[in-house]
Amino acid sequence: MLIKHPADVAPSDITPRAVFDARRDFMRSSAIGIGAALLGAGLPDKAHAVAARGKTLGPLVKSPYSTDEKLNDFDDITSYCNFYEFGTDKSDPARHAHRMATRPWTVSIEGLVHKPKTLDIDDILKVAPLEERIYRLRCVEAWSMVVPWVGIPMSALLRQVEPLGGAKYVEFVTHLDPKEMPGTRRQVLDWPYVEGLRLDEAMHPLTIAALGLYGEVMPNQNGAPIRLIVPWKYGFKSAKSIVRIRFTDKEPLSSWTKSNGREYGFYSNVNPEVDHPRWSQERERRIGEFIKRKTLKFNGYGDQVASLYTGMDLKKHF
Ligand SMILES: Nc1nc2c(c(=O)[nH]1)N[C@H]1C(S)=C(S)[C@@H](COP(=O)(O)O)O[C@H]1N2
Ligand SMILES: [Mo]
Repeated sequence: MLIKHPADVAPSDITPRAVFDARRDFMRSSAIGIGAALLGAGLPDKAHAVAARGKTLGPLVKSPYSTDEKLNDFDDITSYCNFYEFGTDKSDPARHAHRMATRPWTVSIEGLVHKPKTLDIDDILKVAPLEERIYRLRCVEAWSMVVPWVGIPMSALLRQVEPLGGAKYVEFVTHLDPKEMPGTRRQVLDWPYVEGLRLDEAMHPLTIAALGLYGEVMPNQNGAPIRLIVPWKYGFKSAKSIVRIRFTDKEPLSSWTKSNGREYGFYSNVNPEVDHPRWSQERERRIGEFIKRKTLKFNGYGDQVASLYTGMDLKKHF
């Protein structure tokens, strides 16, 4: 069996934006395709290219951390996704993620804590007032989006279990069900997708447990029902569809670092000075724009987070 290594996945498998748009516009305008899908005869997946609008969440508290930049629209955010469990193409999550059941759903929070707990997602929604957090998301593949997330501070969720003094890191383990997730039948990554943060990064006020976007429950392809958002780090740190959170005293080994530690470090702070070995990180393309813009260190959140890394060589700890 030919195993496709992540090192081979990008950038050749990254659909160029223009090709992606053309394909999506074709799907949208393809009345025959959609008609057939509605009748259940052929092409059914194409009807899911853009997420159906979900249940409204609210009321929402506005956050002082939100950017006032122009939002990407709902269609872009839900049709141009990375969620390799559903396939490596940007359109795969939108086509396949509707198969994932997001109720019932629990998140177990365990490890070096006083009170390990398994929380039901509907109780997590009530842990703290829901906030709207408009953040830039910068992918390591050099594109970015502005997304109006709905979430709660991750610290509010983590405090539920009273971490022990020895806890230094937090590991996030995500959902794995090969029946629902066709992409996991290939060892593109070592499933389940795992990510990790230092405890102070996880507790930082910018870090959220995201439960929705555009005021509605999270579309499946964006990581329903609960995902991590760490806005100053490359997108892959923001693990989707979390089922387990574990406090540890050792640096967690994330799936991307495990697959290729030379390209994907533990910290993965957005840093235009440290190129990915196969491409530059100096610029980024905001989805929907043509001219690339300069990438900002810490994705523009340096005032809030640079102090977390005082004294660290960020070229070594990339
Ligand atoms: N479980 C899981 N989480 C994941 C990924 C993934 O493949 N699986 N991809 C990551 C990457 S590379 C990015 S850029 C963001 C994309 O989030 P979005 O599709 O909501 O824009 O999700 C991250 N979280
Ligand atoms: Mo990414």
